[in-house]
Amino acid sequence: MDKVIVLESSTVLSNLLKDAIKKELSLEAVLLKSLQSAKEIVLKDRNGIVAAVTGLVLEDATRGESLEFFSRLMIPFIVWSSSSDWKSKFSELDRNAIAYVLKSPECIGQVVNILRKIIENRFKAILIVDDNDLMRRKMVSILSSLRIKIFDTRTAEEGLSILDKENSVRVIITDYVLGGMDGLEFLSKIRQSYPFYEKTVIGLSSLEDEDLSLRFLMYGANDFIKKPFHDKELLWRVLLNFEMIELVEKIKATALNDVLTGLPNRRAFFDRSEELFSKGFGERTIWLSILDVDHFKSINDTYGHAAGDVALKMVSSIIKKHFDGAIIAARIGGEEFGILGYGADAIEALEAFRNDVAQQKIKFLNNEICLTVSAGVSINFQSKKTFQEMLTEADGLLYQAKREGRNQIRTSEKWC
Ligand code: GH3
Ligand code: MG
Ligand code: MG
Repeated sequence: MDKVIVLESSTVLSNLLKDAIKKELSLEAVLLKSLQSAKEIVLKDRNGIVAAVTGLVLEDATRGESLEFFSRLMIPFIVWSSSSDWKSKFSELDRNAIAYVLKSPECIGQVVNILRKIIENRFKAILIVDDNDLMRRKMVSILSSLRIKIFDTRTAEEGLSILDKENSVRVIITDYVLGGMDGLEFLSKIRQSYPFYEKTVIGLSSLEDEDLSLRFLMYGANDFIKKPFHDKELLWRVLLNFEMIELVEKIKATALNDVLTGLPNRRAFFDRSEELFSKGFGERTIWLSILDVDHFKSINDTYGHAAGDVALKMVSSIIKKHFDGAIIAARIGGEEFGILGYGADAIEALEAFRNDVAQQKIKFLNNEICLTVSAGVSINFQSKKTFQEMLTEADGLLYQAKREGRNQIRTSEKWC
């Protein structure tokens, strides 16, 4: 298991931090009081240590030796300090820290958030484009302490082909002068395919060319760094760029997710369907089903709204189980679900699902609630129907199923 070293003399605070790291990040915090014990742990398990949090004054290291130790080993570390004068004495040694956080119970959340930035980096990738080998290697070395996946290349042309292949790249750092295409042209090409909130670009500009940073921004860069730069400035700008993208991804995911059931919501269903129909799906057979819980209102009326919610969650979990491989299975209304899938075996899959639901007994307080579902299915062979036609057909068939007794699946192709 990955570990975080917490090197600190106050046991109370260390323990609070340890609990927060366990709870929020599912990581083990190793609590230590001396630099010597940290050295021993690192010697045994360097790769297992993802970050460190260290006080400034320790029993065997009173002059910031722990900072020197972690920076030498490229272990990202946070200084956790209560000394009131740390703001004024910002020494070269302190600068190697990822962050400085005031040592107090109130700041534990801040430490955890910074640690989260560091550990989540393992799933991210960055692309560095610079024809200056020395500068490129320097950037790779600075950023490697973050354990980010790093792609680096000398040319924009190669950079574009990396972007084509490596979907995980979120942040791109580019110099202006490159072998072939220059940094601004490269940036324009990136922006043709990716907006600023999907892939961020940090331009490198030098002090001699005052206008370059402005031009980078005007061509669509998110940020720029003036050369020469401090190691930690590069590191923080990269972290903040990743964070911006993650926030946008989270907002997007929230907007497309149904809170009660965890299924994609109505908007996700229609967005995905429209995207699929606009791209086309060739000769493949596609089906669309609208499902609706039968007499759901009476469940609410008999057992209460909370019981209705439990029932909706249960139906949704059965949908997830049965339609895991579908293109999308979403909650499109109160007790209504939409499923879009490939293949001609829709009826079999929906029948299995219908049976499964009918056999469940939902436990709520002292009650056992049974329910059934009805569905209409439109099947589209060889792209003959539009999405709207499929939707209208599935909806009509659902209401036919309702009229004719409920707890059944109807399709235009055959009776079930
Ligand atoms: P039918 O078999 O014809 O579909 O009858 P029904 O009772 O299922 O349909 P109706 O449209 O009359 O009622 C649907 C009910 O679903 C009414 C609404 O209050 C309830 N509902 C919608 N969303 C939720 C929800 O999120 N939670 C709960 N508990 N109830 C919901
Ligand atoms: Mg209903
Ligand atoms: Mg309904």
